[in-house]
Amino acid sequence: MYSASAAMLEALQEAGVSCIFANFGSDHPALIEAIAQARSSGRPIPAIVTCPNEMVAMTCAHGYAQLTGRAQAVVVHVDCGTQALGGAVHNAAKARVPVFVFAGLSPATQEGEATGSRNEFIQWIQDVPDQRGIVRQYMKYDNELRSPHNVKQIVHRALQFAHSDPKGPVYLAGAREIMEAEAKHVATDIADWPPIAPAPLAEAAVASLVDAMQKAARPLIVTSYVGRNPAAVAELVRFCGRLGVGVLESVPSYVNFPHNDPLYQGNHWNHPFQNPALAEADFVLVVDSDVPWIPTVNKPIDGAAISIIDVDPLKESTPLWSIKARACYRADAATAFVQLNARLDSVAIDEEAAERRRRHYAARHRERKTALDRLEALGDDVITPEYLTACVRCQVGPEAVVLNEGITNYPAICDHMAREKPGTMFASGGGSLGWSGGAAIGMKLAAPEKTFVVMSGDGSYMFSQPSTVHWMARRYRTPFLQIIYNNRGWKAPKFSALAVHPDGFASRAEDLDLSFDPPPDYAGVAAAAGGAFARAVKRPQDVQAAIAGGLRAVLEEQRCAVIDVWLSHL
Ligand SMILES: Cc1ncc(C[n+]2csc(CCOP(=O)(O)OP(=O)(O)O)c2C)c(N)n1
Ligand SMILES: [Mg+2]
Repeated sequence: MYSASAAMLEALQEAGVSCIFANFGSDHPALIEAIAQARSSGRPIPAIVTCPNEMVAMTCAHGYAQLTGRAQAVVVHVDCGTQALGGAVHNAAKARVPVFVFAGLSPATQEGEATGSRNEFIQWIQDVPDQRGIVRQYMKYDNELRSPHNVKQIVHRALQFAHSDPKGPVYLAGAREIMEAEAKHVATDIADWPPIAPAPLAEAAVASLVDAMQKAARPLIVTSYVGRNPAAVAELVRFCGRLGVGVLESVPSYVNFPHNDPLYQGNHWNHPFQNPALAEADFVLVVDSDVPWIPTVNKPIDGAAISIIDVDPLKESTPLWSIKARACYRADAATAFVQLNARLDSVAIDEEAAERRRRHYAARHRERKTALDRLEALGDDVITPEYLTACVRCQVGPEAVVLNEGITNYPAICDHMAREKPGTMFASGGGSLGWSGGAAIGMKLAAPEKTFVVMSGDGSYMFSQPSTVHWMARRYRTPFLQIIYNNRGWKAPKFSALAVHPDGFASRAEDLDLSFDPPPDYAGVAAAAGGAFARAVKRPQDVQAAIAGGLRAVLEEQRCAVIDVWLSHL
């Protein structure tokens, strides 16, 4: 028997999907049968990774794709499992991360007309008018499998969308009878569904950008995720070095520029003040950024010329968006910087001006570094996020891959992990908390040889479903080190409230309902769920030993380590 479900497995295998992150239900008998059949006959299929929570499943696929660029599959249960994907769908969509999602549909027949017809009470309850509508606004493509005979073609078409810029999640649904039905064998070649080739800049744009950079006294590039393609970083570094262009990261979700490069001018997030590099710039090129600055607090000076290069320069799924760019280019950043570098080979570079700019930015870079170093000092009685982060950096080294979900400590983690190599720091790229645990599992499955360090807020740790995450980490041998920046609650909403109402009732209130005191035993949760090495640390002098112990557990015992570090309260 070769069912539509067997065809789907075959298509995923042909497309190079390594993992199916699965949360099964009554819609999946055909798939469960096809998996068992493939195993018993030795036919290769992707690895099935059992995910007790759908948000974690989606997040595993998100992490896997962030590290490798390749979509993985997520299988969920009808409308309920689709709903339970929750904010992870938003994250994949907003971060433009390719993920393939399949959900079953309640059986379409109820009198036994076909194999798979309704036989459980829940199938009436789970029959909803528009299951795909639950996630449609986040999907690059959604469709229903209506015939068993073209399942492979539709899977390949969905993956073609997922992998084409702007990338993102795709969603297929199929009723139980269709997924059970006998399918025709179809020979497909994945090469017939290539992703759209990376878009170059028009030649006139290349010339005009180089010209503008050369004429500017303070040209600045602002980026958030150019580093999702490490090849783009190498080209960007070369280009900036040759002309003396500074680089500012805004809300970075990847390593976009080496933090030790003298042209690196730091990063900004929700900082409530004007960024000095942005304040000086007379030419600003925004490359791959959804939020290059926040205009109510921080923006380029009037008269600064602004241009944008992006695969989605209109931000087509964001209703309100404008950065007053006078030149707007739809292009792939890596391709664009190859072109811009080639242009520099054929025009005269004003070396004196370039050197002047390099010296200026290098001086600013040194000042920044000195200030950051000072913040890393060991405090007397409280553990500061800067000290904690510096301790982690020194122990894990430059190759370790950091997953940053530090929220109000995003900047401290970014600054003090000070990554130099592309692909060694990630954030979710979206706005729904709880990404870091599942993402670490997905990344570790993709690159078992690498060391992963999750650095998250205490609230984000709870959002990540730690019982699922740590059960999975043991079951699938994906150990990672996890550092919890425990400020006993949600600091970010306090920041938000006080930013709008600095002198209101909230500013004087004792309790803003944001505190977790007394907090759970976070590390103990991971120990109970997955045998993790568990430590809570409350004194600065104990930080180093706890990290060392955790790292040993990860590297030598192949188990997760959760270090719950108490910072000052909110
Ligand atoms: C799924 C989800 N729910 C709620 C929020 C709103 N939110 C943003 S930051 C934050 C607090 C996060 O707490 P924690 O991880 O401890 O970081 P802290 O603010 O304390 O630095 C909350 C609740 C969100 N972004 N996503
Ligand atoms: Mg917190």
